[in-house]
Parts: sequence; C-alpha cells; structure tokens
Amino acid sequence: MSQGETIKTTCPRDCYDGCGIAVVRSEGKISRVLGDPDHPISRGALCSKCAVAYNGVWLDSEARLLHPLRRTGPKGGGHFERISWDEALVEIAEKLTTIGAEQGAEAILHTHYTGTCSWLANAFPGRFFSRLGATEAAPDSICNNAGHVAWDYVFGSSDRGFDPRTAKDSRCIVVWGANPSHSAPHAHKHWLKESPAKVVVIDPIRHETAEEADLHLQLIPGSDAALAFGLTHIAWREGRLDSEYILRSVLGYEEVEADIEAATPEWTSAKTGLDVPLIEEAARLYAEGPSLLWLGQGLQRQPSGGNIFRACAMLPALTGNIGKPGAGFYFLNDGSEIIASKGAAPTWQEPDETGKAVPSISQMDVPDALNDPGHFKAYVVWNCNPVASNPAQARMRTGLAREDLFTVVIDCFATDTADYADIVLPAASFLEFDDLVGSYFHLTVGAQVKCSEPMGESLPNQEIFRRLARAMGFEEASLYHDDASMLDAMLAELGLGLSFEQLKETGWVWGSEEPVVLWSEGTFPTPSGKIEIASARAQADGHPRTPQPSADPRPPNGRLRLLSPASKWLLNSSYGNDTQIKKLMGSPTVALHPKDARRLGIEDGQRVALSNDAGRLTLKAIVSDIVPPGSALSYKSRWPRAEGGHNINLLHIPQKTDMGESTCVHGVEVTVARA
Ligand SMILES: Nc1nc2c(c(=O)[nH]1)N[C@H]1C(S)=C(S)[C@@H](COP(=O)(O)OP(=O)(O)OC[C@H]3O[C@@H](n4cnc5c(=O)[nH]c(N)nc54)[C@H](O)[C@@H]3O)O[C@H]1N2
Ligand SMILES: Nc1nc2c(c(=O)[nH]1)N[C@H]1C(S)=C(S)[C@@H](COP(=O)(O)OP(=O)(O)OC[C@H]3O[C@@H](n4cnc5c(=O)[nH]c(N)nc54)[C@H](O)[C@@H]3O)O[C@H]1N2
Ligand code: SF4
Ligand SMILES: [Mo]
Repeated sequence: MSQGETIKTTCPRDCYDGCGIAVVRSEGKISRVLGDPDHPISRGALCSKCAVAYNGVWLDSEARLLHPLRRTGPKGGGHFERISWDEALVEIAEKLTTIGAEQGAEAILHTHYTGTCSWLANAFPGRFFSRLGATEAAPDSICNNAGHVAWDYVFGSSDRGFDPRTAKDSRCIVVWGANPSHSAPHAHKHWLKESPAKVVVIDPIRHETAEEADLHLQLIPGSDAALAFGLTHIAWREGRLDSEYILRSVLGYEEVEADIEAATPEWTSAKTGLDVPLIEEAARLYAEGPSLLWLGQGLQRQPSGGNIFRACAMLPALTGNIGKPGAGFYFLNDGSEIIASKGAAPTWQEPDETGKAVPSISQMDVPDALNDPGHFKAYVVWNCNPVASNPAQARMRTGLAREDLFTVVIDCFATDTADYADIVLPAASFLEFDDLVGSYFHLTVGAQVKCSEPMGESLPNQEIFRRLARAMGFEEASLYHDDASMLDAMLAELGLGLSFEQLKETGWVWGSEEPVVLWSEGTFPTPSGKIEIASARAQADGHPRTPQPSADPRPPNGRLRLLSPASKWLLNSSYGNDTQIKKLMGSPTVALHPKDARRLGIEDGQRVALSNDAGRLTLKAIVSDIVPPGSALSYKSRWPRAEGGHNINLLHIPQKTDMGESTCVHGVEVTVARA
C-alpha cells in the first residue's frame, strides 16, 4: 500500500443521496474519509453527520465490535466474554437446529433492515433465513410499507419514480412529507436549488427545505388526503385537468369526481388549517407543470398513510403530470430494476430454493410477540437496532429479557439491542469489503471498495452467513456463492458493460447517460393497465374502492400529535454512539407551538414530560412555530443508553397503518405537561 493513496468508494447508508466517497490511506491505514470531488451528488463533501462519524466512531477500534462474544451477566446488562468464531457458530447452529426440530423453524424470528444498503451485505443473508424457514419481521413495516401497498394499487409499482435529472425541465417540484435538509442533504443543497422550478413544500414542520421553498404549506398532520382533494378541486375548477390523459391512462375518475367537486378551497382550509390563497397558488403551480411530485416516507407514517398516498396520486394522474420531461411522481426508485429494465428479481435477491413461502409478521406485532413465551424461541437481529428503533420500547426490553429467548445480534457496534444478546457477532464495516451500492433517488451505481482489512475479527454479513450455513450443515450451492462472482454477475445483469474491477476505477456510473423519463408509454402494471384511482384490488382487500377526502380527527383532551422524523445528526440510530455527534446534537428536545406552550404554562428551555399509555419521557422544550398548533416535534433514534435508557420510541404505540400493517409513528399522541 502506497502513501497518501486515495480510494473511491460509495456510502451505503439508508439515504436518498448515495454519495461518492474518497478514502485517503497512508501507511496502509485509513487516515481520512472525505466526499469524492468527482461524484455528481456529493461533489466533494460528505453530509455533516458522515463527515464526523466516518472519521470518528467508524474508525475507532474501542467503539467497534471486534470479536464474537457470549453473554456472562443478566440480559440487558451488556456483560460478555470473548469467544472464538467456531465456538459462536457451533453454539448458534446447535440452538437453531434444536428449535427447528422441537418447535419448527417458524419459532425463529429474524429482523433486519438497512444498517447497510450495499447489495450483498443487505440481501445475501436472506438466502440463509429462507433455507432455514425462519419467520421474518416484515422489513418495510418499520418504515414505508403503507406507501408501497397504496401505490401498488394505484400504479402497479411503488419503486419506479422520476429520474431527478429530469428536474431541469420542471417548472414546479412538490416535496410532500419529506425533509431533504435532513434525509437527503445533497438533494437539498444542490438538486432543489439548481433546478429552475418553483419548490413547494407540504409539511407540518418548517424545516430548512420548507424555509427555503417558494411556498410552504404547513398543514395539520394527517390532513393530507383532504389537501390532495382540495388541490385537485382547484385544477378541476380552472379547467386544468388533462382529459386526454385521463381517458387514455386513468381508471375511475368518474368515481371520485363528486368528491373532488365537493372539496372546495374553504372546506380544504377548514380540514388542513391552510389559508385559501396559499392552497390556490400551490394548486395552480402544480397543475400548470411540468411538475415533479415527491412523496416522502414521513408522509405515509400516519394512521391513514395508505389513503393519503392514494389521494395524492390523483394529482399527477388527473393533471397528466406523468411521463414527459420534467413531470413525474416519486416515492422510491429501485435503481437496479430501472437500469436493468427487467422486472425480474435480480439474482442477488433471496432465491428460495426450498420453494417455501417465508412466514412474516409486522414489526408492529414484534414487541408483543417477543413477550409471548409460546411464540418465538430465537431472535436473530442483523443490520438493525430494534431497541432504539422499534415501537413500544419498554415492551421490547421485557421481551428481550426473557430467559428462554435465544438472541443473536450482528452489528458493527455494541448497541442497546446487543446488550440483550446471548451471542454477539462482529460485522465488518463498509470500508472493509467490496460490494455495490445504488441510491433510491438518483440512478447511480457505485462500487463499495475495500479500503482496509476488517477490524479485529469482524466479517461482512455475507461471510458470516456462509459460515453459519456451513455450521448448520446446509448444502445448497447458493448459500456459498462468493462475493467476487456475485458482484460481476450483478453488474452483468445491469447491462452496463463493466466488471467490478472496472467500476472500482471510476467509483460510480450513471445507470443511463441521459435522464430517464419513466412511464412515458402511458401504461401501468395494474390489472387494467391504467392508473387505478378506483381499485378493485384495494376493495377486495377490504379498503374503500377510491381514495377518501378525509383528515384525521384532531387529538382530543388537549393531547398533541408527536412527530419524530429523521434527525440531521443521525442516520436512524447509527452514529448515536459517536462522542462528537452527541456533542453536536445536545440534549434531546421537543418543539411546541407558542399557543400550546401558553396553554400548558410551558416556557422555552423548561423540562417537560411527554406521556401516553406506552410511557413517560422528559425532554427540554423549544417553543417555536416551526410546528403547527396541536403538534410536537422530537427527532428520532438517539441511543437509549445515552439518555438514561430511553429515546422517543418509549412513547411509540405500535398502531398499524390503514394499509400494509406498517408503522404510523407520526400519528402517536402524547399529553405534555411541565415536568
Ligand atoms: N420514532 C421513530 N422511530 C422510527 C422512525 C421514525 O420516523 N420515528 N423511523 C423508522 C424507520 S423509517 C426505520 S428505516 C427504522 C430504522 O431502524 P433500524 O433498522 O434499527 O436502523 P438503525 O438504527 O440505523 O440500525 C442499523 C444498525 O445496523 C448496523 N450496521 C451498519 N452496517 C452494518 C453491517 O454491515 N452489518 C450489520 N450486521 N450491521 C450493520 C448499525 O451499526 C446499526 O446499529 O427506524 C424506525 N423508527
Ligand atoms: N439524516 C438522516 N437521514 C435519513 C435518516 C435519518 O435517520 N437521518 N433516515 C433514513 C430513512 S430510514 C428514511 S425512511 C428516510 C426518511 O426521510 P423522509 O422521507 O424525509 O421522512 P421523515 O424524516 O420520516 O419525515 C419527513 C417529513 O414528513 C413530515 N410528516 C410527518 N407527518 C406528516 C403528515 O401527516 N403530513 C405531511 N405532509 N408531512 C408529514 C415530517 O414533518 C417530516 O418533516 O430518511 C433516510 N435518511
Ligand atoms: S448518509 Fe447520505 S448524505 Fe451522508 S454521505 Fe451517506 S449518502 Fe451522503
Ligand atoms: Mo426508513
């Protein structure tokens, strides 16, 4: 290894941006992790959190898990002894085999999400669990399944949005229930600012992106379906619906027409708390187009998140803002599928050789299920940190404390969840193995490149599960595929004409030279081939046939609606153990509107208690109209142990969304009082 060498790699976090990274190595060691100056998204700068944490806790051997560990003290206490890989694997294999023989492998629950989104490390372990026949905690139900299910009814797909590069042709961009200033910092800083379009933000919070937008519609949380009808009403009233597009590509307009006619600006204003002129201005900007509509993941984390998504889908469908330069809708992009234009599941995704359907349960049911001794006997956690991130934090802890539950945690760091493990396995970090990384926004493909040996005895997820498969005596060849051939096979499927070695040189490529205009053919993978505003499939699943012009009831008895979206300084709970990040975040706060603060006798800076049926948490109050009256804001995902054992998920009651059994964490209600 030469001195002062720079290696290009890609950030694999669960983040819209998918930044290129430049790793500087000297004397064979990583000395600095920086943004790649040649990458079109990062343009030489990491986001503020990664700039700190990738040079902090990720390189810190004191903070990283270095060896397999076995628990020596009570569950939750975090006392472990070092053991060898062989001991750890044999012990896990024996336990899982016994449970499989006695209770059936469905009694093994595994939970995973997007700790790393790099393709192999994220998907390859699925092969093991599929072979095992374990129950899966339905991954998207912790994050975005309501939106997926809803848009699948409407468009037949929820992961083919717009190519952000088409914004050069847009005159309006609507960001609805997303906060790019935190969750897509480079899109906030460059993409939104550089497009010629007017930016409209629809969000209860006046976050930085809202602050800098041309229009900010600061509506009451959960009133978005009413707003969608109201905006469509104005487009209809002003003759801006695209009847040709509706005729050709939309099913069920007649069935919502009366509801659209009834959704007058005055009605919409009463439901949403927005002023009529503002609603009218936004509607005109959008309908005139060409417009891009970005529905954020925060938007569908509401009790009626599915209905909201179906209602919002009327806007592009009825104004024809689809399939032409500068027009489109977006929730998520499966870049690999769009680039490969195949539709078939690519080889790296979980081939189920046993042919068995994998059983699953919603993440909303996990806290209760873990407390039921008759349900699961083992819990395998990888790529996630459920004590910090899941609902019903107190119930999660009592479930994990069960002596008869065998728990394995695989992570790079000793998280609050790892404290409960019987066996902890150390995962290598993204700086320590080769992989591929996409972005769920931009159509880029990046190489994740090994920049140093794995710290201690840590191993990449895929290698851990190859070894575990061997310890279990499994024989299927796909459980043992090696990384190098899978990486080349994945690139071959994308049809980019590059081997992994070649991609390493440039670091990243666009999935297509020119911006892709999706859905220009005007047909959709629904049963009718059209956009299904009215959906027989939704009806058959027990939902209304059409989206409803409704708004959630306001919280009763002076309670407030608690929003707990993405923090600027964390990536979910990742980085919550970085000393510098902790300093930058300061102590946890809750923002309250001045009207609510006055009513409750709370002053800025005072300690306040938030409580509901799930628990009670004290935080420092910030009195500010950054939130609308009736709402409270406290960012998610601090490490509980850094805050006396709890974070905001202590208050998260695991209610399910109207569709997809998913989280409605932004619908939690709390009583607030001076502490
Ligand atoms: N209150 C509230 N709670 C929420 C949300 C909210 O909006 N409000 N949002 C929800 C959402 S959207 C999500 S997606 C979930 C996310 O919640 P989680 O899925 O729990 O995400 P993280 O907390 O980041 O945990 C990821 C873990 O993976 C580890 N990791 C990183 N790389 C690797 C690797 O290569 N291998 C292994 N084995 N581990 C690795 C990290 O160290 C980290 O501990 O949280 C949900 N929780
Ligand atoms: N810095 C940072 N970046 C992240 C993450 C992180 O934790 N930190 N997490 C990653 C993950 S896993 C995800 S899923 C994404 C999520 O990123 P986003 O898609 O941006 O979603 P959220 O941060 O949950 O919430 C975004 C906005 O939704 C708004 N919102 C909540 N309820 C409503 C409502 O009823 N109506 C409307 N109109 N808006 C509402 C919130 O006020 C918030 O401003 O971010 C990813 N990127
Ligand atoms: S977390 Fe997102 S913004 Fe930060 S470096 Fe990674 S991809 Fe870029
Ligand atoms: Mo998420």
